[in-house]
Amino acid sequence: MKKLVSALLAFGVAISAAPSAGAHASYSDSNPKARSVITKLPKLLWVEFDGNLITIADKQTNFLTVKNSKGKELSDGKAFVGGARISVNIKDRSATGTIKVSWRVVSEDGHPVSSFLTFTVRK
Ligand SMILES: [Cu+2]
Repeated sequence: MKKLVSALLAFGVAISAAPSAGAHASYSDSNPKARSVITKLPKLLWVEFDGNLITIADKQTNFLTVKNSKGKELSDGKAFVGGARISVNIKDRSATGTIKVSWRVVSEDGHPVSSFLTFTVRK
């Protein structure tokens, strides 16, 4: 019995010592999906996270850029946020090849998160 209690205590300590799961927003889904191969760019491209993004009135806190393999910007205007999703309109839907989608967003805990994904357009 003593052995069991100390084993449980050790287990409890291990749990409480584990780093708490932060509320950092991380990628959960997108349109188009990461690493996918599609035939035409969508009118609206979006990236979704596992938690809501923070928006501040009159201040742009979340950015989403879409570029072709030559670095040409394909998005049209500023990205907009709704809940856990950031979206941007695509102005040049004729682009092919590797497309890079980069973001810098602010997650619910106030921390900025930057990353990117790529997908391929093949006609
Ligand atoms: Cu965080």
